[in-house]
Amino acid sequence: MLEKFERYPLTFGPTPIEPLKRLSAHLGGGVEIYAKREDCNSGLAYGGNKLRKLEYIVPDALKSGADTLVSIGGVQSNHTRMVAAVAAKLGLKCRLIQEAWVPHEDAVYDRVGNILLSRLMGAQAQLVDDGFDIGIRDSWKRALAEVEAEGGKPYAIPAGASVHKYGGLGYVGFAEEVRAQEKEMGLRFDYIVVCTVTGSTHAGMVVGFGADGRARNVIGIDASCTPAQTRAQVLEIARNTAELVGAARIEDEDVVIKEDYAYPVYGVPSKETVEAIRLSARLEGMITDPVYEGKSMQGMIDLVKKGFFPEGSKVLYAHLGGAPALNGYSYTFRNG
Ligand code: 5PA
Repeated sequence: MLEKFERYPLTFGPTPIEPLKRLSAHLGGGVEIYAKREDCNSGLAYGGNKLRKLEYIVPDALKSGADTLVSIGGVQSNHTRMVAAVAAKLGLKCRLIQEAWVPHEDAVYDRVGNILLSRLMGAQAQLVDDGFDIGIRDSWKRALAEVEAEGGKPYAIPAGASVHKYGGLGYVGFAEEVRAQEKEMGLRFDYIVVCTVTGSTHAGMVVGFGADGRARNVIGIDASCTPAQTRAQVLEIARNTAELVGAARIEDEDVVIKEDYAYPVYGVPSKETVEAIRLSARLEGMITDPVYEGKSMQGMIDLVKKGFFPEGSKVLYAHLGGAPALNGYSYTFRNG
């Protein structure tokens, strides 16, 4: 589906799929859980889901003749870390707007983890007071105008690289990659579990798995705590991406989102999220974070316990990265 699009490689290649045997057994053994390790996809600053998206955006950025990548996220945004890494790799400048998306009080929150790495890679990170919103933001537009006013040529990358024309393509590619791996492994996944916030990861999967009738088997776990906005954005990106790649029209029902796990609010883990993070760490040595993957892990565990996946199902957990943010939550995990 992606042959006609230019791709600038930023990842190692197909990401591994591994069985989570101890977690599956712990949950009763009725469901076989596997993880696709997008968190181990690159040597660029610990990798993660944004790189698949950026692989299809970078050719456009290079063609534009830009000298500065400009993007936006929360203080502990994984996405802005990835943009900083890509800018460094390409020899471009990087300007990041880090909004106050998370009501989290921690003495070192803006000094460690993702933002530390972004600064280390030479990005200019500007902290602003605006709260959580996955839409287009004035602070980001201002940063673009500032780069221009200083004589630079900005290239605009929206939050999560999502509402960019090519933002959905990377995860169409993910679905194609999974199909090829299924052939090699001699199995077929019945469900794919994915954390969803700005929407293009989930949207790309809906289009990609839609090609073999599995759009509705992609189970989005909302971590935004503003699920109506996330749902609308996933649907819009999926529709635009389907048109772009020439796939069939996406219906409202193709976007499946579970809204029950993002509480109490974006970026703040519940007691149950923290338990899910501990469980996957202790059973599998697999590290998830309090903002995104811990919530989708919690959601998957709860859905298994509730019998949502029929007995014998094979479930693929998309591990999208994000572990560096854990450093901003060290007090929560002070005793493990
Ligand atoms: C993020 C996003 P989407 O934004 O494509 O829906 O992906 C959700 C997601 N897992 C899932 C991890 C580890 C993520 O980082 N992160 C954002 C960021 O600024 O880092 C875009 C919100």
